Amino acid sequence: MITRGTRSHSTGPDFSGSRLVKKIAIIGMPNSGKSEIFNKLTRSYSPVANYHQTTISVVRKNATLGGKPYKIIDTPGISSLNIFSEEELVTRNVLFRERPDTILFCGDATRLKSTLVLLAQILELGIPTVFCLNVMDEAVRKGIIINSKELSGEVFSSVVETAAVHGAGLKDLKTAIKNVNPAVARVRYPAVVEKALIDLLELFPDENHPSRGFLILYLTGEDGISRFMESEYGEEILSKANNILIGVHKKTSAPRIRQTIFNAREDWADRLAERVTTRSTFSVTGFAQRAAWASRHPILGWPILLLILWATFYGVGTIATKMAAVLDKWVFLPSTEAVASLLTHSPLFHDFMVGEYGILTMGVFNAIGTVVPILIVFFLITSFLEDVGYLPNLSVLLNRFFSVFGLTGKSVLPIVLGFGCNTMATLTTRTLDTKKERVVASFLIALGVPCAVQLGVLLAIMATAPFSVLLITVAAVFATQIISGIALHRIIRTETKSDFILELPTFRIPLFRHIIKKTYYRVKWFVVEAVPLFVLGAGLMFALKITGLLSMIKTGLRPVVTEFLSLPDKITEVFILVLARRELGAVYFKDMVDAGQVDYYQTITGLVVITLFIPCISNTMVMLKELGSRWAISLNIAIIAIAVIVGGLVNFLIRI
Ligand SMILES: Nc1nc2c(ncn2[C@@H]2O[C@H](COP(=O)(O)OP(=O)(O)OP(=O)(O)O)[C@@H](O)[C@H]2O)c(=O)[nH]1
Ligand SMILES: [Mg+2]
Repeated sequence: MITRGTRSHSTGPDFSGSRLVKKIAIIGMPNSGKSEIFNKLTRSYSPVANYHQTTISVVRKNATLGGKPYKIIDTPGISSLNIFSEEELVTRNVLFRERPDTILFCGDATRLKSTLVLLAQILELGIPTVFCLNVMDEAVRKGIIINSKELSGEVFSSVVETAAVHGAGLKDLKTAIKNVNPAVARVRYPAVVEKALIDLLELFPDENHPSRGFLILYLTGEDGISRFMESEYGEEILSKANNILIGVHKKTSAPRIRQTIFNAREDWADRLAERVTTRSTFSVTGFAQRAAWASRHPILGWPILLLILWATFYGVGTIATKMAAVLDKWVFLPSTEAVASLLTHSPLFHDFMVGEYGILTMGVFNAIGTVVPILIVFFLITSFLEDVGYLPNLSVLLNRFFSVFGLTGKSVLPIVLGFGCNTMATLTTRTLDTKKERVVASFLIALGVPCAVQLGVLLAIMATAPFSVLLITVAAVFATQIISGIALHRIIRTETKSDFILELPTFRIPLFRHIIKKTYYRVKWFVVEAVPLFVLGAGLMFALKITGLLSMIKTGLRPVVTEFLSLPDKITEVFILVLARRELGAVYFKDMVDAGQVDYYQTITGLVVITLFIPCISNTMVMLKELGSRWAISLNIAIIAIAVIVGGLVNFLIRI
């Protein structure tokens, strides 16, 4: 029997029928391959990685599928429409406020049961849905065989098997999108819930009633739903609905209703998954599972981590340095000489182009010649680790260690991501449950976690210096990070440690093509975004120099820079550049080291101060947005103070 409550083909007022360009929202659990599918369908690039919450805001793009124009929306992963975090709210808002014409539901064949639990809820929205069963390749490797025909019959919507990374099944997916069927809710709830749904539905006009899914969220007392109902249908309907709700709660408490609904979905998914799945006993993932286990093991995990760090250090120090030297010799030196010889008659213009702060020498050549080779090696390694699925396992390894800061392993992921880009990582702290965790994690990212480009350059400096430089710098930064982290943990008293829940992906053998592509995009982003900044940085220094401001700043900072830190005057220029962008300063410091302008002690002090020093402008902006001005400003002031004090202390200690 299909009651009105289950025949929910409407999500509310239908604005979509008249849309010329249909909207498709890609919805699914975290890490199920939504962005991968989005990229394939739109031929664009939304970041993809083997960990949860890669996508934290909505990405849209127009695409033509089967000759028809569509607007496709990539959304953050959700486990349910009952939301627990901001990214999940972002996705729910897409569903409720934008009312897509079609949902492209992206399931993970290796996690069929949880996929079905979410699907049950999505089908209740009544939006035509295509069920894309992704990660089929891995399911097959694990010996999981799914009868998708039977599954399709059970969920009344076409199931398309895909392995998005390999581009498999995409053609069928496009056909299914074109011929999509209306969605039909599949789960029946206990009588008290069904009766309440019918009563609620009576309140709304036939042609404009909310979906079954929406009413269920209302019944469970989900945050924000009443407000939405009021704005959409008016105060009167809401108050009648509230009366029904009060009546229901008299018989059954709200938590109980939630539990019943949850159980019904779980049962349905469990039975269905069981019915359509057969497992072959043969599995080739044993090794992958053991490797993942070892990488998070409290003892075995550490040597593995050290090995990875060493490989990165070695790769950046040798391969990248060699690439840079070749580029320098064959491209940049000859170009500099050629340009210089053209400008011999105009000393000012000569200096502007190829002088000490020339926009070519310090700007373009530095960015491309020094940084790009480092980034290529660095991103190849980090992209490999991301796709293998190492990072979530690393979070588990570091979990216990992080509890000294009042953080859970969940915060490790944003902090580890900080080694990619501080700004992005600070954005992902949004996934943490408490404000305190967000503040502490953002602080640690800004203080002691150098971003990819900066880290690459710093590693390259250390790789050519005596080994003790690496040891002392790392020890100093590490100790500062721990002491300041603990201090902040003590200062913010609130004790609201959240549970550590992180789904662990098993290791995957990444596709070589994929890693190359990721590295390519990241390097490309750097070139597009950072090269102009390098040029601006050079222009700024040039302007400061010819106006005499540079020497004034240097004189002003002399007590700190030369006396307290025992660094040469010139390093003030590095600090100014660090403010604009962290790696800019790091590269300039590398030039100073290469040119022999700093000695052994100054190299260490310089490295420590640059690593700890204030976040770049874009990271500061994100901190302002995510934490509010009070926290952002106090943390930045604390970071400057810590960088200078620790630098001075290190300078004092190493000279004893
Ligand atoms: N083996 C296999 N891996 C896949 C497939 N689709 C995606 N992946 C990989 O799975 C990981 C997650 O893919 P994403 O596209 O980032 O997943 P997502 O659903 O967008 O994840 P969030 O944005 O975090 O919710 C990446 O490493 C992908 O390369 C697939 O069909 N097979
Ligand atoms: Mg994504």
